[in-house]
Amino acid sequence: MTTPVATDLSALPTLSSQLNELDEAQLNGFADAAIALITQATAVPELQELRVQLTGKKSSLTSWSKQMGQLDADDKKTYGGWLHQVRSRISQALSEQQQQLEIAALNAKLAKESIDITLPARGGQKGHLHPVTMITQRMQQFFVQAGFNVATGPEVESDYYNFEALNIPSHHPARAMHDTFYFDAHYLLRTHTSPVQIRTMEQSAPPIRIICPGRVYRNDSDQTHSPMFHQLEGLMVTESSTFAELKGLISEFLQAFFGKELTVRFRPSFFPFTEPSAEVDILDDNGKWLEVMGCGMVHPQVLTNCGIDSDKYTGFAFGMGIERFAMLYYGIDDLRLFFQNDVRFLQQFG
Ligand code: 2NL
Repeated sequence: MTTPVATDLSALPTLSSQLNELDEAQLNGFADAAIALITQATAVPELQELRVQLTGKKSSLTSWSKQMGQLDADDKKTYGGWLHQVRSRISQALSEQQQQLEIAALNAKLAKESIDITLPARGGQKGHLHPVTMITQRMQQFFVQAGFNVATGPEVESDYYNFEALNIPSHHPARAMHDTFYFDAHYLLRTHTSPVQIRTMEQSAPPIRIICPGRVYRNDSDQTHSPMFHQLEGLMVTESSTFAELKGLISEFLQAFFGKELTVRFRPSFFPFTEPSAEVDILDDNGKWLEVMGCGMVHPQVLTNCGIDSDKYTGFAFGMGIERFAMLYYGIDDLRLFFQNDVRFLQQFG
């Protein structure tokens, strides 16, 4: 789009419209004045207008050229040479100026659009680990420095590894308590990470020191239960593992995890896979006991099931819910928040 531009041709000498009344000096003077105007043009549209005025159909130059036919042969040669000279000098000036203006316009555009690549970046939003992952790592950190190895295993398990080997036969009431998701008569989603410990005991000889973090599944859902959650279980089997050692390890773990001195209580309990068994409670700031995990000495039958001589070896085991620890650590009262993936919730753990 070009908008009409006013051009002022008053600087051009006023010459006769009759070609045969002109001489070479006048025509050269006319060309000089025209070129002076061209070199003063400051924008492409203005130059375009000058081109029309100086060389177009209604220009003096075109009008003089039209008169060439009326001249005799000698004059035709003379005037033809002069006019050609004038037209080519003007044309050259126009195209040179056009080039100059285009370069200037390009440079102005580049200068305006230039980007300072030395400016500091705006800084992207950094993500971070999920709170459940961070808590798992915090829990693992203690046991790893205490000499435990981290073991993992399948989430789809057999009835044998999830229940039978752990001293939970099919008629046992503990089965009903587990709210198990079954695929068929033999396969299920593991309800705890204990099958990882069973597999480890089957495959390796004592001493064994492992922790088993991972996803577990139970058909249960409310403010404190989710059909998928995480557990961290631990197992130690040696020739001399004792309940006293278990108590010491667990007390140390709880104080390291919560980063303060704690009152810890071991309350008698029952699990089919440990004997004796205990629930572990900690005393909170309001003088209330909070149950945080279960533990006990590995039942001799469980050791035998895994091919470990229960006369020679003793073991202890413990199990805890990771979300429970995350809720206590961060002061969260609804477990489901961990699984809704609402960034407004998750961002607070960055
Ligand atoms: C709880 C209780 C516990 C175990 C888990 C275990 C595993 C093997 C043998 C014996 Cl292979 N015991 N695990 C022992 C006691 C308690 O968990 O309340 N968990 C959330």
